[in-house]
Amino acid sequence: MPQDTSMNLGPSHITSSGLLPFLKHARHHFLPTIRNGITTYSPIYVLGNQSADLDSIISAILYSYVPLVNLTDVRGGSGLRRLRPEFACALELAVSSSSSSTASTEGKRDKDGEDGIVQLLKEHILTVADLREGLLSSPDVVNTDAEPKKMGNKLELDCVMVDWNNLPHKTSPQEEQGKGSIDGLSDLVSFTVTGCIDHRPDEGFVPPLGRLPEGSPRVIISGPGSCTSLVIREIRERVLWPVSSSEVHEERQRQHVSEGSEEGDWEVQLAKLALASILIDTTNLTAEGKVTDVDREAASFLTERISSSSPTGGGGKEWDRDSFFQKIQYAKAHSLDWLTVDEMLGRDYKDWTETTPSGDKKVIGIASVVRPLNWIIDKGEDEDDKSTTADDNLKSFLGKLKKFALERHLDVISVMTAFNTEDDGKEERFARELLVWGLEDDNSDALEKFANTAKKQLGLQKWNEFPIEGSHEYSGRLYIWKQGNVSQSRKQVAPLLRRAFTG
Ligand SMILES: [Mn+2]
Repeated sequence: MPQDTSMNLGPSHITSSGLLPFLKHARHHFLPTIRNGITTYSPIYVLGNQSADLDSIISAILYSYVPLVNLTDVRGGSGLRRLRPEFACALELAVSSSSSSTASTEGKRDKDGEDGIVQLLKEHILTVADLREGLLSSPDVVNTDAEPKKMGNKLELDCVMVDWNNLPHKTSPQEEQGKGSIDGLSDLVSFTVTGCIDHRPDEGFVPPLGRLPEGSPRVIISGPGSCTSLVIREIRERVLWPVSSSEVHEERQRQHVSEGSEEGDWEVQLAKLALASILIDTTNLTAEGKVTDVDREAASFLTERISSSSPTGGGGKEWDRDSFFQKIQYAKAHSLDWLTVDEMLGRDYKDWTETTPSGDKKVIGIASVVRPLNWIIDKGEDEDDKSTTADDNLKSFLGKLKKFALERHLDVISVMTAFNTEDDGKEERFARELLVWGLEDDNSDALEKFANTAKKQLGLQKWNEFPIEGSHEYSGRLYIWKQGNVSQSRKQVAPLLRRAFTG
């Protein structure tokens, strides 16, 4: 399927088979075939950015070929469902609620309850972790005996970038435009970028159009709220959208062809899936400064396709776009509920290595979490599976935090929380908390300095009953504050904390 390079945008593959059959095929033909050292088949991977958000995943699926979900340590199936519940929700709604509903998925649902969607993800979605696993278990493809770091031993694969335009892990020493790799594959694979659609500023990494394979897109336009909108525009401009599918669908319905097949009404499925990321990224087309005409046009085109494919006269209810948006929004808003404390800390985490005036190296890590500390602490209690006092819960949370920090060889771990809160029935307001922990005593002086200088700028206040001047009770020095000045995010706090060590 993906060998057809004459058409470097792949939706024709989806539209000739339907969304789920296409994805299943791609999921099973994701490895290159090499016979006697000659590559006979090499898939083009479509790769979104490392956040693996809805926009990235759905842009990759719409583009076709072999969509690769950029998650390094999550395999398809239950892991993907737990870590990207909003995508699971969007896919499930897109494939199960079309008028000719996919009987096979519904059937699985009846039998295995919740596992229907897990099965759907497992059979249809490929993550970077899956690709790595597949490559490592195919000795023909990857010579695992070779020194992984050495150049020239890596497998060369083509990819199209969507929702980003600059690959990390460049082929050093001399950086070559359009060549690089990604976390989780950098020891095995070198990617050559053969096309790009993105709504971020152009970083000049993707080669100019003239040096890309003929027919490849190089559409890098900052502005649109969602990359999916640009993919849809590109598909339409190339006349690749399945214009006739609704008529085909009606014909099929008359003949009861699609009943019980996995095919469903794939135009509706595709349109719904695309709408999921466009609506989420533009807050249902209302986000000022985010939503552009490209988004509005894509959304109205897709909505129109959905309503004309499922005419209301047929007894079915008219499709409710707002409720579709709200369901996915809800799944996204509750995505943290599925995570362990460790995963929550790792989800939005950054670290820095600083050199002190005496020449020591200090590693400082800051995790940002969009829930209050008490929520994370209580959440941890479920994992511990024993009911304990608030004090013990804090201790248990700190144990997990320490483990997180030690695994990353940190000298200082910090947690910044940001969330909406309602105090005593008053109006909802935005709040922040700041935890800073120097794990060894020798960081205490620098942290005291930080506490003194940051106090005013960050508006630091007492957190619950915790001593405002910090505690020695948990090894090293631990501070937990309410952060009164909520305008100060990690962008401001990180330099302050780093400077306390560099002097
Ligand atoms: Mn995006």
